[in-house]
This record gives sequence, structure tokens and C-alpha cells, in this order.
Amino acid sequence: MDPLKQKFSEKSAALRIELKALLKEYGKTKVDEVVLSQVFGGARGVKMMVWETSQLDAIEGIRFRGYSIPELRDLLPKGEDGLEPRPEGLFWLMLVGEVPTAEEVEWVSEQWRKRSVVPEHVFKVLDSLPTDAHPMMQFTIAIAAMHSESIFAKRYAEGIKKMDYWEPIYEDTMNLIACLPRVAAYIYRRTYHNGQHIAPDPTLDWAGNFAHMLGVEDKEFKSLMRLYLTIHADHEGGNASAHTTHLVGSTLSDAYLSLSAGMNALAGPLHGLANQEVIKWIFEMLEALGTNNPTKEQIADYVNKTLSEGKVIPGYGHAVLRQPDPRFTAQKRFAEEHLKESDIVNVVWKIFEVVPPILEGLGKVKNPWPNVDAHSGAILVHYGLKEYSYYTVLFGVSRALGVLAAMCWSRALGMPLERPKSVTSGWIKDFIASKS
Ligand code: CMX
Repeated sequence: MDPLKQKFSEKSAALRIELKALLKEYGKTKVDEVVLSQVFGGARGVKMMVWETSQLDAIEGIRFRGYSIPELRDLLPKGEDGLEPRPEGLFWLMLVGEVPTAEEVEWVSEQWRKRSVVPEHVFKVLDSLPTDAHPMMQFTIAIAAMHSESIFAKRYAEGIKKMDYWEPIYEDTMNLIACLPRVAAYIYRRTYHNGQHIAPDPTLDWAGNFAHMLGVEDKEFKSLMRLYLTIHADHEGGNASAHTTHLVGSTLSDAYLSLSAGMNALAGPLHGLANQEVIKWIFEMLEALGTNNPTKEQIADYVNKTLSEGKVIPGYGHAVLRQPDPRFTAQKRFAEEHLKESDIVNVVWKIFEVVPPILEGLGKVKNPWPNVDAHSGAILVHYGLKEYSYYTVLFGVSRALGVLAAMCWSRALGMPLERPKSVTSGWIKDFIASKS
């Protein structure tokens, strides 16, 4: 058994036993109460699932296995330039709860290199799609098409014990993550660069190689990709992409079909697609104002115009967070270190000064602060990755790390089919009447 799998096997077996005892003793203990506005309000705040890999605090933001993003920047082994953490390390941390050594991170890289053989039919499936098909549609189809490789699906069909489900899911997870940069880069090059593909470079790490296959060779961009693919990886379990992956996985769909479903959720404009919407909105604003260097007053007018048209300001607001998103702050820190003079980055910083008081003034927006999607586009544009319809695919490659690590845990802990209760509005009216 490989060393990561061995560690996971031991840790998950121990937790499974512990949780079994806990449930036996405290199974009837109340952990939450649900009020009517939550039933109608997208189940905000309702505690109804277990997610080992990360936890979100409304004020502090995300912690991966207890570590904040700035802490992880110090702790996780970094890329060749010594600047940003390698996502391989975050995956190790999320899966087994230990900060990996540089050797362990190199081991993950080597594993993903070896496992990154994308089946030929996946490229054929992609080539059969129109080149103007949205990259997220291409991405979800390609991931679903890799289902043919699922070890879990094969082992399940042969007959496998519930206790052993996690083991082929671990293999699927490692194989799928290994292939994602190749698939995602293939989509980018066929959509925007006339199908001129770039062969992987086996000397590079997972994120560096992805940057290389996209065709952006700048060393700083490789560094950005390490940061980007680390900070987007997980945001506890209730967000739409994570929850969808979990829900579909709970039916014992394999890792490929579950992730493909999760990516369809990420493709919505209120979730991951917001990263494309932000930069699109900024470009439209600059065009409407006729300048690349708008004043704060001009930006405020444009924000008010957007709101008066009944639209949201993309990149602002969050279902859980009530402070600026530390993932936004991490990208701002990167931009301050590398891109202080960039016009488009400066526009993002001005928007950050202008938007929160306007949203606050509406009196209904619970979080007027920027989320993860408010900054990323401007940085990508600076390095030449201007095709914003592609941005959510980058988010998706990263999100796979968290949701698949979590899926290993769900199978190892024997999590059941998810099936919450729904009621009709008639039932609710009767219930309220009976209470009064
Ligand atoms: N601009 C304008 N209005 C906003 C707003 C924004 N950025 N954020 C929230 N609101 C509005 C809501 O639309 C809602 O209005 P109605 O009552 O008229 O329907 C009201 O404020 C209350 O919403 P909320 O409780 O503050 O926010 P929700 O939890 O319902 O929604 C989110 C959260 C992210 C969908 C919302 O803030 C939004 O639409 N933001 C813009 C899209 C975006 O950036 N999404 C990316 C989020 C991060 C991610 O998942 O990747």
C-alpha cells in the first residue's frame, strides 16, 4: 500500500470506530434547530453534513484542517521559486490532517505525474464538441467521459464490501486529479489556440505543469497557479459544488460522475462562474466609461447603474462569510508583491473601496465584502490569460482536490445516501396553523 493510502487507511479506520461509539452514545443529541426562514432560505446555516477537510468561519474565513491561508503559506512546502505553496501539499493535509514534508509533496507530484494518462477517447469526445462550447460544459463532459476508468465502478460491479469502498475511491481520486490539468489545458488550447496543444513537462510540479500546458511560461504565472490552485481547493461541505459532489457520491456514483456533477454546480453565476462574471463586468464598465483608469466616483455610478438594472455586483457577497474573504486577501497580497503597476489590478482595488459601502447602504445584503472571485480575473488578464469564459475551469481543477479528498472520507466513514426531507407549502401552512 502506498504511504499516503496507508496513513489514510489507519486514520480513517480509527475515526470510524470513534464515531461509531460517539453516535451510539449521543445519537439523539440535538445539534441544531431549523426555523422557517431557513427552510425557504437555501438551508443557510443548517448543520446537516460532516466534512473533514476544511471548515469555514463567517469572520475568519476558511481553515484547512485548522490552518488559515496565511499559516499554510508558511507551513506547506513551496514551489521551485520558494514563494507559494504547492497544492499537492494541501491535498495531503486535507486527506490525512498532517502537514506534509517536502519529500511527501514530491511523492504526490510523482504519483500524479505517473497517473496522468488521459484515455484517448476523452480527447475524441472533446474534439467532437464545438470549439465555442462553454469551457465548463466541455470540462464536465470530459470528466464524465473518464468514468470508463473508474476502479470503484468496476470493483462495485464485481462485488465489494462497504468497509472497502474507500480504497478504490482513493485510487479514482488520485488518478482523476492527476489527469485534470491535462484535460483542462486541452480544453483551453482547443478553444482559444486553434488546437495547438503543448505536451506536459515531466520535470514540473502539478501546478507548474498546468501553467506550462496552458502556454503561459512566465515563472510568476507558475507561482500564481500554485497559489490559485491551493486557495480554491475547498470551502467546507455546504457550498454548491462540494455539496453536489457529496450528494451524488452518496448514491455510490464513482468519483468521475460525482465530480462532473459538482462541476455543473460550480458553473453557475452565483457560484464559480462569478470569476468570469467579475472580469466581464469590469471590461464592460471600462468600455462604457471609455477609460482604463476610472475614478472612484465613476465606478460608484456604474455600480449603482448595475444595481438599478436588478443585477448583482459579481465578486461581492457570500452565503456564509461576513468579512473580506481571505482568499481575496491572498490574491491581493500576491498582486501587491508582483503587479502593483497593473492598471486592471488597480481597478479591482478601487472597486474594493467603492462597492462595500454601496452594498451596505442597500440594507439587505448580509455581506458587502469581496469574495474569492473578485480578484482572480484581473491577475490572470495581466499574465495574458484573457479568455475569461475559461476561468471557472481553473477554479474547478482546484476544487477537485477538496471535494475528492472529502469523498474518500465519506466512503471511509460509511456515510449513507443523503436524503433530507422536503415538505409542501400546504404542509407548512397547516403546521403554522396547528402551532397557533
Ligand atoms: N450585489 C447585489 N445584491 C446582492 C449581492 C451583490 N453582490 N449579494 C447579495 N445581494 C442581495 C441578494 O441578491 C438578496 O437580494 P433579494 O433579497 O432581493 O433577493 C439580498 O442581497 C440578500 O442576500 P444575502 O443573504 O446577502 O446573500 P445570499 O446568501 O442569498 O447569496 C451570493 C450569496 C454569493 C449568491 C450573493 O452574495 C451574490 O449573488 N453575489 C454575487 C455573485 C457572486 O459573487 N458569487 C460568488 C460567491 C463565491 C463563490 O461561491 O464562488
